[in-house]
Amino acid sequence: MSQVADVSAILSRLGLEPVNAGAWLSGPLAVSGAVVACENPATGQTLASVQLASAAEYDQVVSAAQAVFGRWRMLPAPKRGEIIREISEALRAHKADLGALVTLEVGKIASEGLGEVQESIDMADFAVGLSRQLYGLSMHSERSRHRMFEQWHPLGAVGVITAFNFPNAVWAWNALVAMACGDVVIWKPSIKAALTAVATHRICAAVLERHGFGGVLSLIIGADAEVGEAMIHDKRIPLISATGSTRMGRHVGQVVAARLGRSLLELGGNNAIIVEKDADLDLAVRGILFGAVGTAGQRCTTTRRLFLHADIAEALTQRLVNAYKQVRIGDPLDPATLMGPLIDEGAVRDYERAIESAVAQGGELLVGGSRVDRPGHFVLPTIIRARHDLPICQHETFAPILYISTYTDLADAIQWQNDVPQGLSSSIFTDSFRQVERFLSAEGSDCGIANVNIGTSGAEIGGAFGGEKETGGGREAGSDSWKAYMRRQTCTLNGSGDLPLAQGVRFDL
Ligand code: UN1
Repeated sequence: MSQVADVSAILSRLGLEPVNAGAWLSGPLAVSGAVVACENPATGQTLASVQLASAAEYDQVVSAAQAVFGRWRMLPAPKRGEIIREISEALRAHKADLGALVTLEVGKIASEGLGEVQESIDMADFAVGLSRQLYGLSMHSERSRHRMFEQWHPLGAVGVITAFNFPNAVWAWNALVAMACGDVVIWKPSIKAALTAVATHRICAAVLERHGFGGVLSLIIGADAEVGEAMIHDKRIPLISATGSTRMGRHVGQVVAARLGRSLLELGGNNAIIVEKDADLDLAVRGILFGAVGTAGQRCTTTRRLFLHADIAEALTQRLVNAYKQVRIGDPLDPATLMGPLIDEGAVRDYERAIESAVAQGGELLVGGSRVDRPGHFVLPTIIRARHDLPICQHETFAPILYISTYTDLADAIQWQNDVPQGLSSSIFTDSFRQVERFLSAEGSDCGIANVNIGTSGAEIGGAFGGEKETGGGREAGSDSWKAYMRRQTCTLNGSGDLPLAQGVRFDL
């Protein structure tokens, strides 16, 4: 690649070494696991390596995290917020390099790499404000001169398991909110995005160390079977927040539930856009293109299904096919590129298999359908005309494949949209208020996210993010998602000088 010199400068400004430790408190811990090469999916070249951590370092990290939790939880929340504000500034200072690293390591285009870091900065700013807004309710007691209120306390050590596709922002959704809440955070990132994790951790841990709170954030990079299993079984971790496939989440949810821990799951999506006959088609084309092709189809919010009203179906499909042919695929660092590579060869195989199945099931390939003949894991963005009920349309394939079906009655489109196991994001393009109302009503979209004249992806952090059904039910980022990271305590205070019992019960000698 042409930017070889730039790449090493970026890595070194972020403090990355040729071989990076897979376990971190304030600094790296000694690790002895396998050394894994971190590849640039656009070139296949090695960027740097990471040496994996094992169960022993995991234990070391949890012990340190528990020790610092005792002090961190007693620091007033607004003071924790001041430290998070410095983390926000540190992320701003490193935004360009960190964004480029996201691009280099997972293949997102430059603008999306930067956008991802911006999402983390937004989260940090949100968490600063949140640190002064951890509100509890107060209630009127039924007893005279009694008062009742609830307060929220930190939970403890939170395990955060993240996927490769949002290697920075999804950690921030969890970690920065959890920190404001007074928790300590143990991060287990995807090995496919290990360098972004090390760089992010270094930047944020340095701020904590300066304030004498090293260990509030920690990082453990290791095999799922060893480190991941240790973490989800660990009774010292009251909350596991996990992002990834439904298969992974089902396992995590069951293991954590068996020990009566809490889990917060953000799993697969199978998101649809409905386009009504009165929609602004210019907007719809842009929204669909970003939703289905953005991030090479590797967002949990990616648009995977499209339901077009019969009156506009042919015209809109033609426009999309033309637009797909113009998508510039290539080096994701080049600002002109719109679509980078898939993460690895496994993802390319999943893409090829899904297309084969769709065609075997009766789908008609309209555009794309194959890998691109160049180094790296590049594929063509693909549209398949398919009946809404093809078995393949029930599945999330983490690749840029869009299935298009046609409808005449909005009620059918909404039913088809809901008729999949997942329930993350959904959207409708229409200028009709009545159709919007149908889509947003209780018999409308069953997803955690429902958008109007916006695609399914690219949510702002201010809302609660997550979905229903097999998407896992968790909510992260904004709104009142913070409540998942705290324990609620209901307090009743008696200032009456007597001891009346609730519900009028008498118990006098
Ligand atoms: C994900 O793909 O796991 O709404 C998260 C979006 C982003 C987050 C996606 N803000 O598309």
